[in-house]
Amino acid sequence: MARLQLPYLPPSSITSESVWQSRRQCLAQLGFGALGLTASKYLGAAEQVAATEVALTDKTSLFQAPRNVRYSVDDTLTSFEDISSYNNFYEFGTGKGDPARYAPAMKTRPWTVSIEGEVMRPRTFDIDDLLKLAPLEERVYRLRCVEAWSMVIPWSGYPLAKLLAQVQPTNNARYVEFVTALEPEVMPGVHTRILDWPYVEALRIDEAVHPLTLLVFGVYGKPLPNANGAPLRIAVPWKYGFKSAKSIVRIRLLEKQPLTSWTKAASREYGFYANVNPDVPHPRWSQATERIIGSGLFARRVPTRMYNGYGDQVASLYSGMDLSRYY
Ligand SMILES: Nc1nc2c(c(=O)[nH]1)N[C@H]1C(S)=C(S)[C@@H](COP(=O)(O)O)O[C@H]1N2
Ligand SMILES: [Mo]
Repeated sequence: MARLQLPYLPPSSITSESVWQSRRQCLAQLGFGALGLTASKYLGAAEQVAATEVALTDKTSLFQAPRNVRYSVDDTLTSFEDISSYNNFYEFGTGKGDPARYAPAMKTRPWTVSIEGEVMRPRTFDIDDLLKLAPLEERVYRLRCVEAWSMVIPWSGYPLAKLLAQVQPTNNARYVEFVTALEPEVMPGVHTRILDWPYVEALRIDEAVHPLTLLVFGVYGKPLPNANGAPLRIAVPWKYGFKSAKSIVRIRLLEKQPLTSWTKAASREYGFYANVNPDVPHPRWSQATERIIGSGLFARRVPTRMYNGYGDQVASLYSGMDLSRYY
């Protein structure tokens, strides 16, 4: 018997009556009576395929979250192609193309995230439960890398505060630390000593529960590509990009400020706060302007803004701090 080719059916139309009809017609054209034995077997298989596709569609739609305009900027979006192919994820190498090349080998299921330390209810969450903890929303955030380039990214996620509320931080909890997965078999970069692995970042607790601090699961209405930190990372848009740890496996609430990876590697160059500040240069380059990724051959440079343009919302967190000082 000749092998049947399933007609291509876009997942979005899978349940529609017209598709169903056309599938029957298609079967008829292939020479099967729609009600014949072989055909009904085939239809059974087709239904199974349809069921899988529907399941995938449901999962995908989870990431197609409504945009929260309150926390979105209206700058021109960086393309999905640029966002997912020009990355910093040193576990996979220091080249901008290395994460897209090597990170797909990392398995993101099963995946658990443990939340521990200064909490009343330490817990380990399965990624698929975490995804359902709060409704996802889309937020268009600026991302300003300490290397003086920037992107504008439509993330899907929910505020980190929603997760922290689940574990009930104790009164001693003053910092939140994020630890990235360490998988030497699939991470060529961790065999070098650029950083002390695993990648560790942290925020002060008031920064961590700030409504802008987003726990991110998706981008452009789809699950995060591994290169962008699947299955979950954070996004802290008023700080240099390195503060936003990717592919997180552990979150620890701490009383004392932890030593984070980049500060440990070069404390003179990468401070704990790392708030975007055009007036405080990196020891080796100016932070006054930034190159917009994807703006063509003659990349556009624009002035960098204090707190990456989020000053209205976050400046009060730092009142009393000497901003001319390097943190
Ligand atoms: N685990 C881990 N997280 C990381 C990094 C990294 O090397 N490892 N790089 C950081 C830096 S420097 C930046 S600019 C952003 C880049 O995020 P993106 O590649 O999704 O744009 O991720 C941050 N998070
Ligand atoms: Mo960065």
